[in-house]
Amino acid sequence: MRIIRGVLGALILFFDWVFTPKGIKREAEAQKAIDEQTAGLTLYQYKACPFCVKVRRAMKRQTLNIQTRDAKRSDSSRKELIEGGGKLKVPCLRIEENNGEVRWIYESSNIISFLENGLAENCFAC
Ligand SMILES: N[C@@H](CCC(=O)N[C@@H](CS)C(=O)NCC(=O)O)C(=O)O
Repeated sequence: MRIIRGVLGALILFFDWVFTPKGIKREAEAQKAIDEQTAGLTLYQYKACPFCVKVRRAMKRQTLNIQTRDAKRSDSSRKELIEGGGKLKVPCLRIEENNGEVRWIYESSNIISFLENGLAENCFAC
């Protein structure tokens, strides 16, 4: 079972690498504004999880420089996810607002909707 999972994981990463999406290119000012907007976001994920790959590809398509934490390999990241988000499930997006309020979004499709619509609602530069 471990071997099958390893092979599947390697295949997922290989196809992700081959068909890696091109990110949109913005003017430096616009990218800086987006980077500031996404500074409080952290994606908790596993490297070869297909749902995490889906979210990472959406980030790449939109050139969102969001920090990631590996909840499989890093004990401290796994602990942060369980304690903060409430369960060990990836992908999960941690959102820290400017006022310090923290929200956690589970489900790849909800995270992608947030990245595609939620961010754009507040974006004056894109
Ligand atoms: N419907 C979820 C599925 C997420 C999911 O099943 N994630 C798996 C990894 S691929 C998980 O976190 N399993 C719990 C674990 O590994 O402990 C989504 O789209 O995000």
